[in-house]
Amino acid sequence: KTLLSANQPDGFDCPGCAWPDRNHASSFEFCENGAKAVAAEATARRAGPELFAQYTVAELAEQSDFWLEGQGRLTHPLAYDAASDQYRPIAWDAAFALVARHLKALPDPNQAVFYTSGRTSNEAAFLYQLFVRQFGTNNFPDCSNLCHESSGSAMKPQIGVGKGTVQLADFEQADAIFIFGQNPGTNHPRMLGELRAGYQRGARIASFNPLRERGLERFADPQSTLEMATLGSTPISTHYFQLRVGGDLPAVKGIMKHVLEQEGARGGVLDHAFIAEHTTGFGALAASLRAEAWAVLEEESGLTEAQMRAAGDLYIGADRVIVCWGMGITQHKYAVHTVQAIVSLLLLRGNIGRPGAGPCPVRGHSNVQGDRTMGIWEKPPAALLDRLQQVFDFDPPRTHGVDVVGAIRLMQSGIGKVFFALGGNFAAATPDTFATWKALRRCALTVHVATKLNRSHLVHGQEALILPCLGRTEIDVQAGGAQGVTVEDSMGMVHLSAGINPPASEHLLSEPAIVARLAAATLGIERSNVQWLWLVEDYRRIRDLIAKVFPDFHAFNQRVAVPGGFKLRNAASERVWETDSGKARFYPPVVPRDTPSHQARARHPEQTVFTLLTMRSHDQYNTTIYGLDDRYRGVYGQRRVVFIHAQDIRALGLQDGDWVDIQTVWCDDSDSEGDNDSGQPRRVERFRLVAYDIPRGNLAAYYPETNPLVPLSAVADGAGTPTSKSIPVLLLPHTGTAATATATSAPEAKPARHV
Ligand SMILES: Nc1nc2c(c(=O)[nH]1)N[C@H]1C(S)=C(S)[C@@H](COP(=O)(O)OP(=O)(O)OC[C@H]3O[C@@H](n4cnc5c(=O)[nH]c(N)nc54)[C@H](O)[C@@H]3O)O[C@H]1N2
Ligand SMILES: Nc1nc2c(c(=O)[nH]1)N[C@H]1C(S)=C(S)[C@@H](COP(=O)(O)OP(=O)(O)OC[C@H]3O[C@@H](n4cnc5c(=O)[nH]c(N)nc54)[C@H](O)[C@@H]3O)O[C@H]1N2
Ligand SMILES: [Mo]
Repeated sequence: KTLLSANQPDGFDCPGCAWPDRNHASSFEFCENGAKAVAAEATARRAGPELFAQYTVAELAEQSDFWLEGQGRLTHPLAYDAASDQYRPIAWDAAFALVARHLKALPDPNQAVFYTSGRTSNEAAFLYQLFVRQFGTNNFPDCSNLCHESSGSAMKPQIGVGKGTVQLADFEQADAIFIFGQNPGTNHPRMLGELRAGYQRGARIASFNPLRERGLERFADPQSTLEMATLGSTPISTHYFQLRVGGDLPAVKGIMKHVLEQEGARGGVLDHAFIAEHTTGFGALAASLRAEAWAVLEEESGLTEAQMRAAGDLYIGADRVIVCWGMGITQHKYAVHTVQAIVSLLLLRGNIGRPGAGPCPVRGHSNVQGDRTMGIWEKPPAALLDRLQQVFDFDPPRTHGVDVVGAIRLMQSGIGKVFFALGGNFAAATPDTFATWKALRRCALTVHVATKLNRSHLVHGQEALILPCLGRTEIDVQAGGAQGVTVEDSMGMVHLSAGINPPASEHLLSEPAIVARLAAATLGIERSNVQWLWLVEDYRRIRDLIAKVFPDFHAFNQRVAVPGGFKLRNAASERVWETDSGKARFYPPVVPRDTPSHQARARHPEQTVFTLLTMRSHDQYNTTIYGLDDRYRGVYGQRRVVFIHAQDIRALGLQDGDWVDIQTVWCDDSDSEGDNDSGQPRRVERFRLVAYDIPRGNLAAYYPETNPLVPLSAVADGAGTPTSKSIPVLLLPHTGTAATATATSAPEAKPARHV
């Protein structure tokens, strides 16, 4: 019953991924993994006060993430009691008073950190950024920092918008779709519908991925039970380019080099009129392409010259090209440069701002794009702050705040004292797990607004709160009646979402109500002229304020009432370039030959340094583990596995199925080699080798189990996104002490054990 309301005009927006749906109005649109997300929220299990009376926090911390999630929905606000080491129920007013007391006691508002995860609605996000800015800081780390920050950072200066320019309808017209570093079969299953329709029309679909992803090779149509069960008989990708991890920039450079050579050989390949009218920097790009040697491109991409030329011919042979990408592109040191190379490739033939063509960074969380639009951003543009100042008559803080890694460092240093999270699972999603936990534990107060118990609630400050909230699927009744919230999908469509289920507990508050009551308790009438409690009586009042601040949201309430909602303006899609030069910009791509993996190999010539990528299984939603299978990759009943080429296993003198430890090779200012800031080696223990079709020298394993391996200082240049897709590591035979062996009876991967 719940599923029938997913993505319907009068139902809720699927809390799974940010892939758009057909006008939000199809008769029946959800996928297997959306179903898991919905079922997880609609569970009948409850993590009530009895659970917390039964276990100390230390005991809960011994449990796996899978077990924590399995306890069901949180029912009561809870406060940590240090004397008993337990969470105990607390009244809502007392909880808000506690947070307010801590916040007001800070000598500097910049000592508080306000995290956001991407399920948060526009209404909650808008109130949250207003509250926090009136409180006095821009410390807004969010899950974008861990995710598509690199895409936005690259595209904003390049084409003037930090978002993709294509719509769903463009997929119906594309002649070629290139997919870089994304696994839609698992992470955006509804995208397969578009890909299948494209394939059947004869569009070319080229995948660039170091892994042979079954979900990219063959269709498993989420709407077809038979195909889901059999993994389909129709191929998805007409071409599969199995490049090396981190090989995308050189690969795209090779493709562009071929395109340029073809222009020289036969002409008519480049869109000269577009380049002349709409772009700058072509000369420098062309010079850089000419100067590059194929041998370097082959060595660094892992593709042959012939493969890059074949991909180039595909590109030239298609009138309209869409390029999609995911985390395989954004979570690298040179991610920003790689995105800029991809966009440069599109610009060469005018593949932006016309039907069937354009860049399509595929977002993760269902409202991660909307939260950023609403101002959840540690680097707010001056124009936004000016509007807030005019509309609300206060002086917003002008200095930039901290992103995720900056927030961890702030808490590490002891300056960050209050950590507040609107959703998410900060302790599990972030890098350098053990150093991060130590940082969180230094806080005077940690607060989590959440639907389910998770690791972050157990890695707490001196005082701690868990504030349980309504989920997307639940009916949200305020004084003004049942409320809907709004969200923005990956393609800039804004629409309403209204729950249909009764709340999991009578004690839950909505996210907007939690933010409003906290703001009222903290700021009072002395520091805020916003009528917080009145606003949440009827969310249309919040949307009226959003319309006042953001011109693109004019007449918000009327426009969003239309089934399917409305599309936000995207200047680049109209070939209006809101960049410094007023034009789109080519960037000459520099092939990196000094990545952390290159450096680690140079420092350890006697050892095999692998490059590890971390990714999602089919049975997880980020840090939420639904089950232990990864069907398309053929892994069942376990998560502590590492995918590796069969010849690499032999070269190590090991066998398929053997157990290994994985240890990071890393060197930076603060760290001695391999150790994190706590002086511990960055090592995870007892992973099973699984022979897999992956390039030699590359490894793949699941997140979050491998997050202790990602150094805090490993971030994308110019974006700060942790480089979770390229960590230099060593494999060590597992020596199997009793403690580590019990820690891994999968997925009882208890990070607590290793501390
Ligand atoms: N069911 C489900 N859906 C989800 C999520 C979930 O956890 N579960 N998470 C949501 C979120 S927040 C996000 S951001 C998205 C994530 O969706 P994706 O971007 O698909 O995420 P990942 O699983 O991290 O892996 C991406 C792919 O990148 C490839 N890859 C790794 N390194 C490289 C590289 O160097 N080059 C190239 N070309 N490819 C590489 C991997 O082999 C893998 O196929 O999904 C969203 N949807
Ligand atoms: N090594 C490695 N690390 C990664 C990645 C990777 O590929 N590799 N991917 C990164 C990416 S792309 C992302 S987006 C981050 C994800 O980081 P987060 O967004 O912080 O993590 P999630 O696992 O999505 O958050 C799940 C929790 O959100 C809460 N929740 C669920 N629904 C709601 C709701 O409606 N309201 C509220 N308030 N809470 C709710 C539940 O308590 C649940 O436990 O992880 C990043 N970390
Ligand atoms: Mo994400």
